[in-house]
Parts: sequence; structure tokens; C-alpha cells
Amino acid sequence: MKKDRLNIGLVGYKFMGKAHSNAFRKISMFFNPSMKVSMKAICGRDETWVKEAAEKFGWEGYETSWEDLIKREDIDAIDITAPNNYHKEIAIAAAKAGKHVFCEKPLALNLTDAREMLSAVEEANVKHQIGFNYRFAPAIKLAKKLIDEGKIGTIYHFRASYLQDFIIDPSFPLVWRLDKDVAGSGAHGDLGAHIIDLARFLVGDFYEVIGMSETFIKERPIVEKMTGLSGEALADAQMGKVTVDDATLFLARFKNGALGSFEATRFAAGHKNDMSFEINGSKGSIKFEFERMNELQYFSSADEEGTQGFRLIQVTEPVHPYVEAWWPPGHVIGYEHTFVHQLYEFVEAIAKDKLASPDFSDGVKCSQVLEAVNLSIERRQWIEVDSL
Ligand code: SOE
Repeated sequence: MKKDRLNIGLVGYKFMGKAHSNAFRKISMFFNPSMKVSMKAICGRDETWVKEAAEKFGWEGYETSWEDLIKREDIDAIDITAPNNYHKEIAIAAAKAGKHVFCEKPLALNLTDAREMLSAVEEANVKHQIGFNYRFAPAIKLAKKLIDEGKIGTIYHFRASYLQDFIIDPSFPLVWRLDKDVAGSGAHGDLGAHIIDLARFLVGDFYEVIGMSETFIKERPIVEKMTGLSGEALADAQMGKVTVDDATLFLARFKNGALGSFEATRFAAGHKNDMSFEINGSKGSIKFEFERMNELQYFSSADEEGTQGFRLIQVTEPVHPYVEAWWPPGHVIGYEHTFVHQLYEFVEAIAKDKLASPDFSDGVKCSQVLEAVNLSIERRQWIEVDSL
């Protein structure tokens, strides 16, 4: 019998757990999903905190063990927002239990694990999606449409940077994002993963890469308590080693001949969440800056000579994907809306039995690029992405 309700279990209740909880709450209020969504249980190890999160975010209940969450027969889909080192075990167990799986990016700590996760969801024949939320900004969807319609012609360049500064202070503690065993990599996998995915979405697959990276601050005070992205260390905390990159830069050649440059850093003072890119083609260009996410800049060489120039498009008209569900034109949307859109699509994929997108195979392709860049840094040479 076809179900009309999708019961969700969410693992993680910190920054991403909150973003996903908010999204599940908003889906039914703003969209008309083909299935109703029930926020069954949120899961985290600390009972006091997870109980508080369940009440605050609107979950029916909570679990303190992800194994117990997966065992529950009343849950159809598992959403993973726990730190990266948990992704593989939870996703594989969830797939084996027949649950649909949504997983935050990067898919896994490394390419081998990412491939195992893809095999598990494919073997179990469950729906799977990865959290590349920026694809779901209406302005990015417009960029994709303009490219697909040939409006900027043959693509020559993709130039992207993802700049943050939240760890620039050397006394910022050694949070899990700075530990390779937990995070897999630093700015590269956390920020670089997003611009790699957008490059794949908008330009196409990568052919070869060469990169460089640096860890500017090698030791930091050991963290006592995590607070969102940050954490607190004791005044007399011992120092621990930073085992990930603070910044990774790389050059790329795409299979279609376009050239790309990528910069991911947490050491760009003044840049808080500054993800931006420019794409240049034979007939025009496109520019996007996340901190002005409702806007897209478009230059068309077909425009009349003399008045040519980049036009600033407010992507808030209802003709653009998802916009109609929100507010009248000009009433801008924000970061959290990208999560509502991606999880709405996940629900639709399950309800309509269609492929979710981006899925774990996109996660694997992203991990392949991340790993090829790492290998190029180690060997100081260009690496063909498909050789991995
Ligand atoms: C922290 O650097 C972070 O929250 C990333 O983990 C997210 O993926 C990115 O969207 C914003 O920055």
C-alpha cells in the first residue's frame, strides 16, 4: 500500500541538525509535498541536549543511539547531520535496514568510504541524496538554466572561491572540523566540496587537477565544549595538533575543455561565508555571490553595443524555482531556505519514486576530485580525476 506519510529520523542536533529540523518544519507550511512529513525522532548522544533539541525543534521524540533510531520500524528515512566520521557507518546501516538516506556533505572521510556508501544505498534500492544545499538557491537554478539554454555559449572559465575567517584567531580551539580523523579534511572538504559540486552542476565533470594547501596554525588549545561552529577551551588548556588544511587552492581542467580555479580558505579576514563564482563563456558571463544570494549577474554579448554590461537580476520573481512558495517579489530569502528546498526535493523523490538529486554518486564524484587534489599536492603533479 502506498504511504501518504514519510516518517523522518534525524541524526545530529547542532548547526546542521537545526538547519534540517527547520527545513522539515517548513516543508508542509510553504510547499505542498506529495507526502506529509512527520518529524518522528532526533538523535544525539547527550540526553539532556538532545531532549532539549527535540522539544525546541519540534520532534515527536528523541533517541540517544543512532542504532536504536535505525531499528525503529516507524521510521522511513534517516537524515545524517552528525560529524563526517559517522556518515559511513550510519548511512550503510540505514540502507541495510531499508531506510531512505539523506547525508550531509562531504559524503565520507575519503573516496573509498564514499564508494562503499554508494554501493550500500544502490544495493538496498533506497533513495539517497547528499546535502549540497547551494544548488537549491533560486539564483543558482537560474544560472543553470541560462547555461543549459546556451545563453553564455561555450564555457571557458569557472572561477570560484569560498572564503571564511572563523578560525583565523590562533586561540580558536581545536574543534572537530580541525581533526582529520573526524572531518576528513579542513577547508578543502568543508568549503571546497561546495564549489566542486557547483562546478560539476554548472560546467561538467573534471578531467585533471593540481593543488596546493597549507595549515597556517599548527597547534590549538584542546576544546572543552562545542558551541555551534566554535567551541570553548579551558584557560589552561593543553595544545593539540591541527591535522587538516586551513586553505586549499587548486587549478582544474574540465572534460569539456573549460579551465577552473578554486580557492577554499578559513583564513580570509572579513569574509564570513563568502562563496562566489564567475563563469565566462563565448556569449556571456555569469557571476554569483552567496552573501547576496537573491541576485545573479549576467552579461550577454548579444545586448546592444553601447549599453552592454552586467545586469543585476533579482531572482525573486515567481517564475524561478521555489520562489512562489515564499514571499512576493523582492521579499528576499536566505541560507535556511536552501535546506527547505533540498529536503522538499528529497521528500518528492521518495513520494514519486524518482531519482533524488544530487545523490550519493554526486558525493562520490566530489570526493574523487577532493582526493585527486590531495594526491596532486602530495606528488606535486597534475592528477587525472578518473584515475582514482
Ligand atoms: C562551516 O564552514 C560551514 O558551515 C560548512 O560546513 C557549510 O557546509 C557551509 O555551507 C557553511 O560553512
